[in-house]
Amino acid sequence: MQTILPRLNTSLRTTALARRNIMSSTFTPKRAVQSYHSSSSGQDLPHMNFRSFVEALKEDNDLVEINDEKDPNLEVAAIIRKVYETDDKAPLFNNVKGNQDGLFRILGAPAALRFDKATRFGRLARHLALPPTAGMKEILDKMLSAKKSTPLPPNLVESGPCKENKIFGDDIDLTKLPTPLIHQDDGGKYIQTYGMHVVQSPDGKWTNWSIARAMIYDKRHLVGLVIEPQHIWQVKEMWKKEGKDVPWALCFGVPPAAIMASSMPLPDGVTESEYIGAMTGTALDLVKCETNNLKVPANSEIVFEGTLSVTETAPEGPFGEMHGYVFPGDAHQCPKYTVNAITHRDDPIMPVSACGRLTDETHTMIGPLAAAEIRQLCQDNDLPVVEAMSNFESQVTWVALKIDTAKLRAMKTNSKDFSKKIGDLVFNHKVGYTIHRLVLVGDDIDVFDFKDVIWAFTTRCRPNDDETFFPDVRAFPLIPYNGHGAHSPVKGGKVVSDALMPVEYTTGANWVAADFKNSYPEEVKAKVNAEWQAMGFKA
Ligand code: 4VP
Repeated sequence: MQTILPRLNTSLRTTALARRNIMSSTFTPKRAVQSYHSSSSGQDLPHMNFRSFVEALKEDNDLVEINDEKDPNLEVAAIIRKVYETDDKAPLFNNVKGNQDGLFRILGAPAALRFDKATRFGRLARHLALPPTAGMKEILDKMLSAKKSTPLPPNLVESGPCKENKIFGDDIDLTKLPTPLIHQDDGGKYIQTYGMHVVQSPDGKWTNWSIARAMIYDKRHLVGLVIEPQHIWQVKEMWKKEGKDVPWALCFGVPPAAIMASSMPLPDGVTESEYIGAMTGTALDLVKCETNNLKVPANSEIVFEGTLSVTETAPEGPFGEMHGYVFPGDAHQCPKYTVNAITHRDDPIMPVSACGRLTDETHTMIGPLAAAEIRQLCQDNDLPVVEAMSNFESQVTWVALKIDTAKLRAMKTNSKDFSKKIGDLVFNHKVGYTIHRLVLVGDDIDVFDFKDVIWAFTTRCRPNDDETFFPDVRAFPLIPYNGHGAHSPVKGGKVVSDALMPVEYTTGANWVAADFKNSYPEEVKAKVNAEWQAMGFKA
């Protein structure tokens, strides 16, 4: 893979002079002069450094730099949204209206799809040092690759780029930041859509990194979703027992490999920084926060430091969410965060996910990464699952599981027992939280190709008769049929749809697909292919 060496690329920065003219400065960042000592090489590669990642997108011709002023009041998000809906290049807004002395530029659509089929997942691949032609299978294999490795702990370094500017206490006014209003019916300005929360268990043994949405509440507070069974909720409950607020940091523009791991439902107790170290082969450089003992990626673009309250709540939402809806006026009490310090790089870049209908980060990351963990869970429990994918077309509410049917036959099981076994395992585990349908498919189906999955589902799974329902498991309230349907928002509504034919449990597949690949002799296909263009068809 081409490596991007650390360097200042002036075209990625608007001139400081041009930008300062449009700023009404209320912050006075204290600039700290310091030298950085990266503990190990590799910290500036695109997957380890957000700024290098932006450079890599530019070199891939996958970035549109917008230097004209754009309004964070809906205009920025409208551009990002249109990018998602057309699979266009990632927009880098260098001149965000209301920019506060460098805070902040915006990168939209940081992990969306590319238009070009050959590099469809290139933006995700660049998060992981994979070639831009990597497919979803390679991406998920990479994310699972550290499962059996020894965790590689991060390095604590003295300082880093995130300490270039520091703002403390009453100098902070979050309401002055150019935070995008993402959808016109959102209940607030969502500053946190692609940042990484950092919290630690009270005994210090588990440091959890995760993504959970949060909006600006007032000058010094955010309010955000912290819901069961998410790890940030679990850690909050631990601190609540101690009667103390949770020391907290929120890092924006973190190493891309870190944001991928933060989106993955890794097992309880796994410290993401160590998993990422093992997965990338490079220990992450972390620096200590100014106002608490948490450690954050040294090259983060922006870091908020403070606490997550275990007692105080405020109305949160609504927000246009991953399933493609916003329900106007639908706010709920959620925990407040207090911001005691902000540190940031010079000319920092805030990543923004303007989520909703296909295809954005809530689809490219949340669904497939849950599917990867579901695959792992099944394999750890000796179930013959070879691949798993949450197809975007299901709005990532389904996971298709490819079953090794030779192994299935050796199990001497049947559809009902097998479906029950898989559903009980997955739907009673945190990794299955967001998924409401598992579709079991056989050897001839490519789970990464929705045309295959929907073909099997519609032709091999008889509605109700080949389905096993799970009325007592935890539901995902964000799906509209749960949170806004006629049923319990938190319980039931999950199904295993068995698209394996009965013969696949006994003697093996007895059909031939009526398609080009399977219904014609090799010599006939070769002749048709060889003459295809000459006959006047496209290549
Ligand atoms: C993965 C769960 C999830 C929870 C909240 C939210 O806003 C999006 C996803």
